Amino acid sequence: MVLSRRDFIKASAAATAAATVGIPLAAPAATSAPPGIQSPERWVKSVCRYCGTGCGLFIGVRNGRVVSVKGDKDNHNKGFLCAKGYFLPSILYSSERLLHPMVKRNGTWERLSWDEAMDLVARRFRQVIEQHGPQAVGFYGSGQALTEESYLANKLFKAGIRTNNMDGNPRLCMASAVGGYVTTYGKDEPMGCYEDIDHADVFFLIGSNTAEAHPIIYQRIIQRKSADKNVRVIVADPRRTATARIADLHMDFLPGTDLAILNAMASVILQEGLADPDFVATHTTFRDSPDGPALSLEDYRRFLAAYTPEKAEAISGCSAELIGKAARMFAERGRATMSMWTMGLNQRTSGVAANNLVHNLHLLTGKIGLPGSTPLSLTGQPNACGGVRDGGALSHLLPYGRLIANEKHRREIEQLWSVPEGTIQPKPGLSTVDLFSALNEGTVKALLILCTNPGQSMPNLNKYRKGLGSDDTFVVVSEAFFPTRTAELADVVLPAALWAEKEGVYGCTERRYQLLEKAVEPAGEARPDFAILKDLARRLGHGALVNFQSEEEAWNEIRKVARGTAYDFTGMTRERMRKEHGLLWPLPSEGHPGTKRRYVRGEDPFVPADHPHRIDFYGRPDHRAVIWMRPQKDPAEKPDAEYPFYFTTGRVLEHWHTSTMTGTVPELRRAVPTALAEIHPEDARNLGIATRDRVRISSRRGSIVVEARVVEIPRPGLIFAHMHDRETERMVNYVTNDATDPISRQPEFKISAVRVDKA
Ligand SMILES: Nc1nc2c(c(=O)[nH]1)N[C@H]1C(S)=C(S)[C@@H](COP(=O)(O)OP(=O)(O)OC[C@H]3O[C@@H](n4cnc5c(=O)[nH]c(N)nc54)[C@H](O)[C@@H]3O)O[C@H]1N2
Ligand SMILES: Nc1nc2c(c(=O)[nH]1)N[C@H]1C(S)=C(S)[C@@H](COP(=O)(O)OP(=O)(O)OC[C@H]3O[C@@H](n4cnc5c(=O)[nH]c(N)nc54)[C@H](O)[C@@H]3O)O[C@H]1N2
Ligand code: SF4
Ligand SMILES: [Mo]
Repeated sequence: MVLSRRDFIKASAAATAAATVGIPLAAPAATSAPPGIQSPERWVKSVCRYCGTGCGLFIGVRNGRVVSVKGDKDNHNKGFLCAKGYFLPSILYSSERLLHPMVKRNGTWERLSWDEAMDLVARRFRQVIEQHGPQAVGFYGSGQALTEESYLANKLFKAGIRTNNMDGNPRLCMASAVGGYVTTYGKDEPMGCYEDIDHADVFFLIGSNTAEAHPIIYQRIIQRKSADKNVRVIVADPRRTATARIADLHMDFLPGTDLAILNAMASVILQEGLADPDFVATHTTFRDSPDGPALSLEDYRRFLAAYTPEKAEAISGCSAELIGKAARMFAERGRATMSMWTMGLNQRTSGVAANNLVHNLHLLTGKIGLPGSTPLSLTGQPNACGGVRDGGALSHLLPYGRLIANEKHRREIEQLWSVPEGTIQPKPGLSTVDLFSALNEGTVKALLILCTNPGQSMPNLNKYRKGLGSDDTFVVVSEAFFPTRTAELADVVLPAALWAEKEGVYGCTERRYQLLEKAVEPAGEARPDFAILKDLARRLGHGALVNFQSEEEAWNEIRKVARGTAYDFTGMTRERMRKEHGLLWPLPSEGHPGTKRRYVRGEDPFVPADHPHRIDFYGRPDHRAVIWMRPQKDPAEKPDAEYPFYFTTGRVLEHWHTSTMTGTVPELRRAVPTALAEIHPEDARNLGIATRDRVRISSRRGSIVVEARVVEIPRPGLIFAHMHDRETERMVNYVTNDATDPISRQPEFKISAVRVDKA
């Protein structure tokens, strides 16, 4: 079956409505080739470069050009792709592709040769390092870069240049989920997998607009729900999102109050005898601080006394009755419960705590590590897990679960990298907001930005665009498109090869690693980031560190670095990855099939076969997961007389982040051309605002002017606008708050206080 693009957009626009009656969200194994385009002469196995669902696909190539894609039927997505995936081919040939290295001289852009450009970049980096030391340079990377690319950057900056000032956009995205896993289980990354969806009886979707942000996962949930009429879906989101259309129970509440709700659910579970006391006694401990003593179930009950459903209702605006129902639905004996969450919990000043409280519900009820029973944090980007979290490409991490601050870990990595003891600096580097603050202050003077667009995606842009554009800083951007809201502020931009033009590994939500094969040559003079980083390393005198002849050679070193850690994927040879359709670690030997459920006897290779229990939380020294006492805390900013509304931001189905890619696809741009302010009819009436009126939304930090859309999606008192618009007037991050979670340092994009005026 071949769908025209118009048909496809119509189909995906209808998809969320169709969801309620179980019509598939995307067309199975359709290709994206519009009628008239010749069929491909070969198909190259790859993965979608957008979201953390990680859909497998085949790239159709004819005469050296990508002419279509089709979903991989043998991968987890069973041949399905969403609209963004289907339109991937056209981004490669966008007129906005950056084809040559460019330098900004006296405010105008000039073309350079690669040699001139890389010479200039290396010279300026060397100058800064010589005059101000290695801590005056930094790297800002991406959960969309390939694993080999992030690994190379990590090695170059931490062991070559010797600065830990390397962070990346996963800090804006997954840092709180990491904090949640690490504080609860001692190790990052989920224990469950997509297959659990097919076994779940209850879905608890909190702070996730799965329908638009992870459409193929959402479709699998719908399939499960239409196969069994007893399946229940709880959606907890202050907006009645597209996801909520399949909800049996939609809990809406004031933004930032769901910690009270989650605690109240735990309180109902204990009060009504719905907990699993044996599981709690065998596998958990109670804590209220990392250094304090272990506490008891009685302490926990006392803590929860402040969170009866009635008290939680008073805090959150969600009815006590609904909270009770949700708790009972979640905890019902004999049924499998699966939680999924994303930025509604992570992008919060209490992001880690909110994550802990979801894990608490699974631990209290023992609904964990069983088919269909698991907490599964949905990852945003296609390689935030594989390349950045697992690969340790953040300012406080080293590869595969190791920490900068841990001397033994530094020694291990120094040995594996064959660099002298003491090479890796013992102090964690600057995390994202601190890195960009340091650029503002001039303590970081040279920054390489790769595969991310912080000039649009950082919160509080009026603050952070300053340092990026300052004459006193040297900013280099590796980018596939031009102009972007970051590239316009840079000194040098380097044309990067995109997706099908290069090869490497992506690791998505469920610990699934997959190979993207190169299908075509890069556009213009573009080069893979792997080659760009290698060239820079050589010019900075660190060539020997990264002297890989191919991405595969780097991968083989990466497998060695992960060997013997909890991530072990020694068995994922390139050869096997070329043949197979995604592999889940741990996968410690070539014959190993991979691990669907971690910490589970008989499945996880690190749990001894004769272990006395079904579950072994081996990530923690006492083999017990932590049930955390985390109080409700207000967001950094709450509405007041001057800024009386909550403002939240997020995604729509058709676009990807800063829309450098999806914005160049005519069909997607037409479907959703600009950001709009979604306002509840009650608020619109009070403000005298109608759909299509222009409204100014202002916070203490900045303002935007967008058209209003009066609609019963946000709850009264809450305004939503999507984050994809790149026009200055409509860039939501002029408004958002850069306050961060104290543990994860992830900013609170999801909550700020605003004023709304007719413009
Ligand atoms: N189409 C599309 N898909 C994407 C992306 C994209 O750009 N476009 N990006 C990918 C990436 S990197 C990410 S991180 C994911 C993000 O995926 P999601 O997190 O699912 O998407 P968002 O729209 O950012 O936010 C989710 C929801 O959080 C809700 N929310 C706001 N405040 C609160 C609160 O206080 N509590 C709770 N419980 N919820 C709240 C919002 O109303 C919103 O519906 O999407 C990935 N998938
Ligand atoms: N208001 C608000 N802001 C947010 C969020 C929110 O919910 N609300 N969410 C935050 C989250 S979760 C995320 S993940 C971030 C995402 O924010 P960004 O990472 O800044 O957004 P992207 O548009 O994904 O940027 C990727 C860039 O890489 C370029 N590119 C694509 N492929 C390649 C390649 O192979 N190599 C190179 N060198 N470049 C390439 C693209 O053209 C694009 O400019 O946004 C954050 N910002
Ligand atoms: S669901 Fe995500 S990975 Fe799958 S096709 Fe859509 S954007 Fe790509
Ligand atoms: Mo993200």
